[in-house]
Amino acid sequence: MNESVNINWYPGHMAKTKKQLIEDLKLIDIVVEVIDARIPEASINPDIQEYIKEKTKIIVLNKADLADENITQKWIQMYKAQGINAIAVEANSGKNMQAVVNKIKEEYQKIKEKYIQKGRIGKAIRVMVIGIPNVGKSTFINSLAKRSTTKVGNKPGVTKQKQWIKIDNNIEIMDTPGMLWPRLDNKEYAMHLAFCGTIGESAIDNEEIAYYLLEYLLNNYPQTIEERYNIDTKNKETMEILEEIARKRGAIISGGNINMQKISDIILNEFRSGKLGRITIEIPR
Ligand SMILES: Nc1nc2c(ncn2[C@@H]2O[C@H](COP(=O)(O)OP(=O)(O)O)[C@@H](O)[C@H]2O)c(=O)[nH]1
Ligand SMILES: [Mg+2]
Repeated sequence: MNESVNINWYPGHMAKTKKQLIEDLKLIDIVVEVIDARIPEASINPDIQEYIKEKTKIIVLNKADLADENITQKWIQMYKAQGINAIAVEANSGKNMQAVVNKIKEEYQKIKEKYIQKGRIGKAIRVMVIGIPNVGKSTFINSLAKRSTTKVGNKPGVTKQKQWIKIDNNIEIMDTPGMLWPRLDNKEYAMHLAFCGTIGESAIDNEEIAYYLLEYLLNNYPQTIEERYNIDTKNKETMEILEEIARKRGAIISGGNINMQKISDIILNEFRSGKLGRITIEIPR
């Protein structure tokens, strides 16, 4: 990855968000971390483990519809080998959401045993959804709310009035997700986040993101590019191919030059919307 890539992303409110999150976590028994199935490494937040401590954690690989199915299965097997619960879902269509509910119920049974031994009986188990921006936390919570036996209920008595969605007897989910900060310490991860639209626009220049995405795709999914844009990619430089795609798509400015902004947006949109097919950027090592 080019060292000159400039990453500039840290919302000012993040410190306050973090403080609130750590406070909220005190109320929670089970944490569901939503990550992007296309970039499981870049979209997970390693810092938060320190606050989750021994709480039960379930990893949800969302946007599975956009990721390569076989690689998603490899990720799940890898987590399983590490003793970590992981489930692939499509929060926007609701696909496999029931598996998450079942897993929460299963974990609830284990926690309940522990609570009974400690004499804490009849108290609800509370679940919180966390994740970096844009992974689909809100979509995920909305999908769970649709399955909810009782709709959102109001519960005073905690620091602020929190809304809880009841998904089963004694299982409640906080209706607002905890926002995590993406890891930008690693330039490769930052670029992967940018490919998927999690950081970008203001953080890294679109033209730069599209160039590196195309390069990644040419190395890993050359056939996809050849078929989608009807071009031959063999023995050509990335920039040459980018120009060819631009001409095919009419991204040209007066004088016959390439409209870099336009072709960059086209490539990014086609990747992000799944028009290029199911593509995973990160593969388990
Ligand atoms: N393709 C696809 N898109 C999804 C899925 N879940 C969420 N999205 C989209 O991802 C974007 C971000 O979702 P949102 O719930 O707002 O993310 P949040 O920032 O984590 O709360 C939205 O455009 C959603 O429609 C999914 O399973 N598949
Ligand atoms: Mg949201």
